[in-house]
Amino acid sequence: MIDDLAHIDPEIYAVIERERQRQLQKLEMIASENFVSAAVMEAQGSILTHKYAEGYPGRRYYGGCEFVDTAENLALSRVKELFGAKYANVQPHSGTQANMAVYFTYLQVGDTIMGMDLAHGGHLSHGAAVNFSGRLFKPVTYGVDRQTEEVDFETVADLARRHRPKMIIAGASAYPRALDFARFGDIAREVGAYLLVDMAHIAGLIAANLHPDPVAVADFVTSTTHKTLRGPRGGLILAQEQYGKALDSQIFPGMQGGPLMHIIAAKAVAFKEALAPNFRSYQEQIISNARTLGQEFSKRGYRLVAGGTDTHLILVDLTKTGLTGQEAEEALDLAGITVNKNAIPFDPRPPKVTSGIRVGTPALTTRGMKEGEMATVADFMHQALSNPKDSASLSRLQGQVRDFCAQFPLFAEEWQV
Ligand code: DSN
Repeated sequence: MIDDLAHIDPEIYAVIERERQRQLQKLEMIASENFVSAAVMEAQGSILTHKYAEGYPGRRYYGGCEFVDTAENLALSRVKELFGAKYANVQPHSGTQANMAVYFTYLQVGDTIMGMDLAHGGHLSHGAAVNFSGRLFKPVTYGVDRQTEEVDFETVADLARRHRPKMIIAGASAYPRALDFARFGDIAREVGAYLLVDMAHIAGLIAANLHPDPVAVADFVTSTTHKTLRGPRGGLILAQEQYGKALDSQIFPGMQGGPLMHIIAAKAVAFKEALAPNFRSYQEQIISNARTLGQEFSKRGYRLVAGGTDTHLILVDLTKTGLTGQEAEEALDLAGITVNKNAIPFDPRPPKVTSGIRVGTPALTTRGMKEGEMATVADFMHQALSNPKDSASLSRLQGQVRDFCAQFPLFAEEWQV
């Protein structure tokens, strides 16, 4: 099939091939990225992309849905089993659309919502001023404590009592510590707010019981499917049963038209993989790799935000090195290491510059790297960050990184079902 593409559209073919080489030859350390299995890839690149299926299984607005109904039902039953949820919707095209569906179902424009400050690790769709969530609703933000750099629940409770939000949002994009969802649930119940947990980053850890579980304590749980969960790019909603009917109507016809049946089938495959016993060892390895990487960074004199990690990511404070996050991202990229610059809590630098980098282990763990490799990776990163302007040494390093990566295939056998 890819040969057809080479003939019909050589420019796009070249893009895919060059991107394939980039993914193969560089260390992929963006905390929100991962490599899917060949089976997930096959489902999402399948002929199911042809099918319109507006509606839900057994009640569609199109004929010919008997087979895609089975795919969606499999995705639903598997994701409910995986997370112990009573209700699920696998049609949201993204995590942000999953959040939007919850807001539009249970909030009115102008209602107060309370989420983690984007500058402290929160997500755009949790009330950031530049996002629809901050424009349509009245956002109140909580952050982390200046000393511990962890969520301070006294402050969260105080803010909730003062502002009486209609919905509290727990979840983050750049927070290395475990989130105590039960505490969020207590606060939400005390002030009469709904609790929405956005577990996008940590869904895989939760599925493997390696992070506190949000499903029993939250009204709604949203997620993407492509981060630690290692599925196709997309979103999902879980909720207590009584919310299901209204959420279904909000996703379709309220916000979306035809669901992406090829993606829903690929989600079903990913959920099957996540239900297999070796998914837990994969998630354990992600965490162990992140811890090891953090320790290796500390040994080399870097400061870790919140002192370390319980999850799949570390946030490295570069202040002492004199480098900005932007300069570090650029130097690392020239050395064949892909990360993103990231604000650290109370960062004096603007978001396009920042004082930190966010470093994640899900993708490298999928390639089969373990603790020993994390020491090598930290060494590569330290070399790049120590010589950020020396293009000859960064280019030499890129060659070493490429040779190192060649030992680790993108489609590893060991985690296939
Ligand atoms: N943009 C994603 C991340 O990188 O964390 C979250 O949506």
